[in-house]
Amino acid sequence: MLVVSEEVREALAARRPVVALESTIIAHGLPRPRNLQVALELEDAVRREGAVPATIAVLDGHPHVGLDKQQLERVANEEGIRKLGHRDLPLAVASGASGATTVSATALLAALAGIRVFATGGLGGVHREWTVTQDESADLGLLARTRITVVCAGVKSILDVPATLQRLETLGVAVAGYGTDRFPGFYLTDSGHPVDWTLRTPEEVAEVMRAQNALRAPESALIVANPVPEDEQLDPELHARVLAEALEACAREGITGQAVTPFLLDHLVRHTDGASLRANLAAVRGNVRLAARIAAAWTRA
Ligand code: PSU
Ligand code: MN
Repeated sequence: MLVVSEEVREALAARRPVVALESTIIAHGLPRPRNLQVALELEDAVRREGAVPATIAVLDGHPHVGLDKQQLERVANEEGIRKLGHRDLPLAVASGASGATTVSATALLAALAGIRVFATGGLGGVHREWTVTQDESADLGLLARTRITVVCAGVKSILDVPATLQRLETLGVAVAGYGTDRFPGFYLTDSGHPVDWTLRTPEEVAEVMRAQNALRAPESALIVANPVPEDEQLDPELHARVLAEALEACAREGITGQAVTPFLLDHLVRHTDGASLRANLAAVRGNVRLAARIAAAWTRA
């Protein structure tokens, strides 16, 4: 059922480091035509650290783990490419649809393929106004039952960050700051909330992954929260102002469901003169590089 690229298959068989990359950020999280360039650049960054990138997406009903350039182009540019959470996978497969995979669908397919390390920008989570909309990303529930290490810059700052941290605690998902005791804020270095555990090297992360296996605890993820460097973050004041406007516009235009996250991200890009895009890219780049080093430490373990 899974189409695993030859490069990824060989790397996994030889226990060489592999990093899974999601495709929703490419198709729905970044503006065209920059998105294709970014997809290629992220794969390149993984390779430069000595690991093999495995970008994941569904094409014509086939879940692909590892895309060639043409397939990446389809994800970036094809009209009508869907956004697929893990619940959408069987529907997309059975109907022959094509779609980009979110964190939840990517983590599921990566784990199925035997990939342990995954890099993204910011996780989905509990939205503000949750008590009214019940909008909580399926990312959290899936990470509560998937054995994968996700390197991210925290959760998207458009969310209710403390509520999301609480939900991760309730769900039993391990969270550690990388080189920090502050939970990162996606576009921002610091979300304003602390994190209980700090890991400082890829080897320390790999040690935790080994302990997860040894404990035979319920299958759950490890979230490695890696902050965007302070000199590359979005100006916190600009962030607060434009985010408030974005949330207002979202409510005013009646945006709901899967459309909420892309709407808010796009609003931020357009109203910060691209500064939010630069911060987002800086965060993802850092995460991809760290994920490759963790994957290398894991294969040495
Ligand atoms: N990180 C980014 N940009 C994105 C996303 C993550 O920097 O667009 C995507 C991820 O695929 C994540 C999804 O799983 O947004 C969450 O969407 P939702 O809130 O609808 O679950
Ligand atoms: Mn949602």
